Amino acid sequence: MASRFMLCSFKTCPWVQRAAIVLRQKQVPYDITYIEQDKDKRPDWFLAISPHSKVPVLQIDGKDALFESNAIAEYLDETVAPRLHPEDPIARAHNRSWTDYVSTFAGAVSSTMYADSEEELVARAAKITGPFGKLEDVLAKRGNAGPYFNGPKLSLVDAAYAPFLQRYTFGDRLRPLGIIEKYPHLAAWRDALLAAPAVKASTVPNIEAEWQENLIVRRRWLAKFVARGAPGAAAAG
Ligand SMILES: N[C@@H](CCC(=O)N[C@@H](CS)C(=O)NCC(=O)O)C(=O)O
Repeated sequence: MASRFMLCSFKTCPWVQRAAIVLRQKQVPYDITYIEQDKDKRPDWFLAISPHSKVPVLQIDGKDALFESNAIAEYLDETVAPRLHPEDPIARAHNRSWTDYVSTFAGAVSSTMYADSEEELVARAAKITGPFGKLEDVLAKRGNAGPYFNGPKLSLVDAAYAPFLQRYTFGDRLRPLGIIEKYPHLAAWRDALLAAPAVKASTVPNIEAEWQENLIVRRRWLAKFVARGAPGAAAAG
């Protein structure tokens, strides 16, 4: 019998989105429970299943609970067809090396978006070029025509990077950063990922507005560019 999956999330969490992309790509039905981000408001049932009090947690059949998005993605790939990892062990290890690198990539993007001043944003954005350059190199040398990391089939590497390329794009739309344009393979990969059905279905429908709202709530510098009331502008909630 198919397992019953429940993902526990905050509305805009990119790490939950990574697990949701894997579930969507495998066409696995799942429930999603949103909890409040405020540390004092996280429910006891969640604290009992999330050792470091972070999302995502994937609950399976109301019993077992897994945490850490990479462990969740790997578990889903081992247990639910179709396999998103490559069959070849070297290619698979290579994919895992790049999924490990996503935390460095994510840190560079997120710290830029959450800068508290223009100077901080400019200084942090300058550091995005390191991880962007590394991804550009591997994409340029990967020996396939894409559109995804391994070619035509979406993989766990794609699921890992898509949420952060999407956050970069949201920030870039608020205050153009002019960075990704210098990395054509990365830009093309970003475009393919943001158009992928599994990525589009992996978040709340108004993710960009929710993400903008998060900037406002956290009083980040980029929030000043959010045009309230404009199409696609931040919605409360
Ligand atoms: N390494 C973790 C990162 C998860 C993570 O940082 N989640 C954030 C939300 S996007 C969180 O739960 N933060 C709560 C906190 O730090 O208290 C994973 O891949 O699952």
